[in-house]
Amino acid sequence: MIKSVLKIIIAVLMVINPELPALLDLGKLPSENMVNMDKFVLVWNDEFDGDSLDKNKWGYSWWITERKGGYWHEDMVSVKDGNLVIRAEYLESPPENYYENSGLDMDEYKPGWYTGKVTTRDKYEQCYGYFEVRCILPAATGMWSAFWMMNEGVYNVNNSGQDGTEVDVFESFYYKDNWWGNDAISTGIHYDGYGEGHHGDSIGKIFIENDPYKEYNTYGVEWNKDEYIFYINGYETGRMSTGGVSQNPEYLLLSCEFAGDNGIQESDRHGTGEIERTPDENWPAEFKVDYVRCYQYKDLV
Ligand SMILES: [Ca+2]
Ligand SMILES: [Ca+2]
Repeated sequence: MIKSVLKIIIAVLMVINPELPALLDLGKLPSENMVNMDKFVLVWNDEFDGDSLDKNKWGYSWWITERKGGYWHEDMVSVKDGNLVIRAEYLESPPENYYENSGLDMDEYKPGWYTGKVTTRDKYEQCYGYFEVRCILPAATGMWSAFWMMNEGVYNVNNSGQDGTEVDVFESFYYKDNWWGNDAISTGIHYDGYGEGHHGDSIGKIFIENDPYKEYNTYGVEWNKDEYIFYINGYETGRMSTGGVSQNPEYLLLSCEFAGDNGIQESDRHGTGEIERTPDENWPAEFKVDYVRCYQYKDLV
């Protein structure tokens, strides 16, 4: 009920000024504008139909990688029932092949929050086009999932995003985070590294009609030389060209991350909510990805 009222308020504000709900940090609703798929042709995809990750298309993160408040490990990634599944959970004992691949001693293992990342880095990258994922988000606090794009130019500090920009097609920070519900995601960009030179922009929270933690939705970005146009289920949610649009090929990433630093989870960072460590119905949380599809403009193929 509260959620419905808020959505009506947001819809009214969007008529007055489309930027108003975002400026007030209320969140936005997708617009009525739909992506025009007629101008694109499919050039790369993974439907995750097999029983293991296609290593010709994807690489894991390094065998064990400290990542914010947790660790990435390849054991947390699987392919089953037509989905890529990235699991997230607290492990008291190491993942199955942790020692085999890490070269670490048994007593060096640190219990912690484990999850995973896959990337097309060194396997597939593309400049411009339309990029879409269909997925169900991991329903847990203290963490988030993401479909994003990167290249090495992202780290180059020159007051421009044209050399490379981290494009976050979606990030799911909002599970159980808001009094109005948990059906929002965030979309944004980052460039000029992650230190003092960092720049970023965001179109903020975007509400989805159904519960993205229970149902499939598609999240897409159209990228041309002038702007990024973001979509949910084919409906435009916002446009961005801050810093100049990346003019270089970028690779894709699918990942889950825990809020925190140095492998230590910190509750309520990035608005992810306090983590619920007690095993319950949410653990292990699963990020289920039905497909990733990359299209190119027909006149660029
Ligand atoms: Ca730059
Ligand atoms: Ca599939």
